[in-house]
Amino acid sequence: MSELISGKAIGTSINDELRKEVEQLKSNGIEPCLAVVLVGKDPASEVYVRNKKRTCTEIGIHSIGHDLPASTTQEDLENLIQSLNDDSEVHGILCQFPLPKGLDETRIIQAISPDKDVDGLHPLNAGLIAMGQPKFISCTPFGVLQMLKRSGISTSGKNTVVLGRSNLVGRPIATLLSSKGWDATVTVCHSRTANLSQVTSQADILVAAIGIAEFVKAEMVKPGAVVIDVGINRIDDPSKKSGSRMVGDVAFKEVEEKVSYITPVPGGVGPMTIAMLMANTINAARWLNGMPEMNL
Ligand code: BQF
Repeated sequence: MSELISGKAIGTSINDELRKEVEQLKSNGIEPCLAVVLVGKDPASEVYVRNKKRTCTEIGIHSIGHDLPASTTQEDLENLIQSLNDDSEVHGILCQFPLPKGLDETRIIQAISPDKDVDGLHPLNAGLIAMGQPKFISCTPFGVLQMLKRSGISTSGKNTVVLGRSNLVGRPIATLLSSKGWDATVTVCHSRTANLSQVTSQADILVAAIGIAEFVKAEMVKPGAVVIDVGINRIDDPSKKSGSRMVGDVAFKEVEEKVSYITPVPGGVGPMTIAMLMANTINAARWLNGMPEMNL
């Protein structure tokens, strides 16, 4: 039998702490402000953006939405980003991905000021993580670290396998967990890894971020392991009125029986991602005002 790590509960308690931080900043004349840029009408992106704005409201962060049509040009979008970079009232800039076809995400990431890059995607912020001097940590990796820390799971010396190597999730998680303070021994696996099951079944801590629904089966997991499921996938489910349901990268039912700790989907890493976006926005406001980062 395993213990569930509730990202929903941990995220809620982080948000409660952040609400107090925001109150304190406001009493010093600083109102944290997040610009949220959405281009086009992707339904999943609309849900995520709504989620983020609602959480801002809940903890007292001012959010400013910029909803642009799918026909927006690269130049229009870069001009908007530039105006947000130059706006001293705006502390954080979030551009929701994926962008519609024809827009270049890499150039948009590079257009965002590294000082307002609350998604932690700018090459400067990625480079700082690689150097062991992180500033903005992308929200999902930051959320995974906080989940482990707040569940009392030690990573030091642990054999950790990260399944997935994306710039947004797998790569930074692997870099951070192997860094000073976390001290895990990390293996990065991906779709071309030979004997994948053999590698994953050595892991004391397994982080699944491959982006394939229910990819990790019981036979791929070591008995008693800690399993962190970063996946957000939709699969058909005729019994649901929407016709589908959200699942992670882990076959939860069979894996749950075998491990010590596991994160559910929904209610696992997802809510942590949103909480850490809020934390990054507050830190952005603090840094831009010459203050040190919060302790989380
Ligand atoms: C939950 C995201 C893939 C591609 C782009 C709570 C979120 C999701 C799940 C959420 C995600 C995934 C976000 C739950 C933001 C996480 O209860 O389990 C919150 O809003 N996310 C995104 O902005 O872009 C994505 C996944």
